[in-house]
Amino acid sequence: NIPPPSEEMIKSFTEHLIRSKRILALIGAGLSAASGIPTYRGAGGFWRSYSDIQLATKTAFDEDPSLVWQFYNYRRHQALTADPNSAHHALAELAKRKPGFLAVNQNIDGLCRRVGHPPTQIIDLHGSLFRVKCSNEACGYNAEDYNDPITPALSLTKDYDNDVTKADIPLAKIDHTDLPICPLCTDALLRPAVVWFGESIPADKASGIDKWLAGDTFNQATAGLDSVGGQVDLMLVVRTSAVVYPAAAYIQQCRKRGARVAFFNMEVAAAGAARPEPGDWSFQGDASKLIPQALR
Ligand code: BJW
Repeated sequence: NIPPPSEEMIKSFTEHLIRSKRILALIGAGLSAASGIPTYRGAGGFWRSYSDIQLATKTAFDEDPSLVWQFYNYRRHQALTADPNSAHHALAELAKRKPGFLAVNQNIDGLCRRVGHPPTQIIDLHGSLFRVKCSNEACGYNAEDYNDPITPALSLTKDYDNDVTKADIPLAKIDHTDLPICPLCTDALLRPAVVWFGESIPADKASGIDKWLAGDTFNQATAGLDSVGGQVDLMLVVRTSAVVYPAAAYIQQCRKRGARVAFFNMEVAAAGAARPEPGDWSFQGDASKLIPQALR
């Protein structure tokens, strides 16, 4: 049982929030936990017997694309059937109130965009479950795709959620030709347009964030015209363990540029980038209640 944050802490945070013009929010998987989407490193972070991290690599895809597509097809289905929660709404509302707010979203589930977060004020750092690209980089195909299932061979059974998640129910072995094939080169497989381990964040996104941090008013990554330049006043670390780089490094970068930092996590990290420093705020507890309360 986590005690609620004190009135005094909420008051000092709110005063700073009201004064803040430029705010960077680093968003992680815990934001969507209240919408029923499992986090990566918490309970439910395993799909069948695999950790997400074992499947979120190019090597896993090259070795067993049938397995990896079944994993992503399931997660697309899960995200499409989930409802955004009150914390997604509160962040979108804050973005609308503060033209100098930018969300660096590590989540690929699309829930932030579904609540109307202004598209020029969010960067989906790790890509999207609802974009696909050709696995042959030279081809260059990259497009939105919301089909559920993504291809008939991955069709959903009556008890799909059970069949596809229970490790003792064997998975189908789907032939290459029945997996999503690139419509442009008509040869290579499509893959999810997400950033797997060992892959680089797309250069336009990384440099867009760097420029925003440096005080630029034009955001290259979102093509947004941010009317508010200058230093970063506030960094919100929202439901991320901040162990994955380069995302985690934005916390220290904002700190160095004079921003005050507020953590909204389930537990207080003992080490690493998510460890609060003196002068930070650390709000612990259920994001779907705390975030709307703090960002009012
Ligand atoms: C709740 C809750 C509840 C829980 N209610 N809250 C520097 C140092 C060390 C390593 C590296 C480094 N630089 C690069 C690396 C390597 C690597 C890396 O960071 N590894 C670390 C694990 C050590 N990084 C990369 O490979 C990156 N690429 C790169 O750097 O390229 C350059 C390069 C190229 C070639 C060679 C070397 C370098 C790419 C990283 C891409 C990450 N991709 C993933 C998968 C996306 C696709 C998919 O989903 O399938 O992105 S990994 C996964 O982790 C996903 C997430 O976005 C990301 C972050 O996870 P997040 O959001 O923090 O989730 P959790 O679960 O960890 O935390 C949830 C939080 O919620 C917790 O705080 C809980 O308290 C809270 N919570 N339950 C409310 N019920």
